[in-house]
Amino acid sequence: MLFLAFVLPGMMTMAQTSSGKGEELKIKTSAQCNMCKDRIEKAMAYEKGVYESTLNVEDKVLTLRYNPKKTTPEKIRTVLNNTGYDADDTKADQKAYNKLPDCCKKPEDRHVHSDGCEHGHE
Ligand SMILES: [Cu+2]
Repeated sequence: MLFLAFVLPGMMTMAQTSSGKGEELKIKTSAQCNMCKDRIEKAMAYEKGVYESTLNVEDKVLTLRYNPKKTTPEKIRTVLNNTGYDADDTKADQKAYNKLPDCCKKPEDRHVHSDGCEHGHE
């Protein structure tokens, strides 16, 4: 027990210091498929102060690295909202969301068996 108590915090510190530049941020989004992933990562690529972003389609979490001097988590969430996606507790802009292809909408808003999404959901 004593041994573990010393080793675990040590490992966590290493994981933090070994990551790249900027601050890491994780945002839970309402992304549905690979098209969403492309759309969101592209929106982030245009966003000033964001170094890199990766969306995990499985758990819908966007992980990114940003420069805290150039942007803020609030701004980044707003970009996501304006792209049509929920970001943590902030809701998608309704107009942007309506423009998304059917397969990128939340399951409850999708038309049954709509075509246009070749990625397969669930
Ligand atoms: Cu999609």
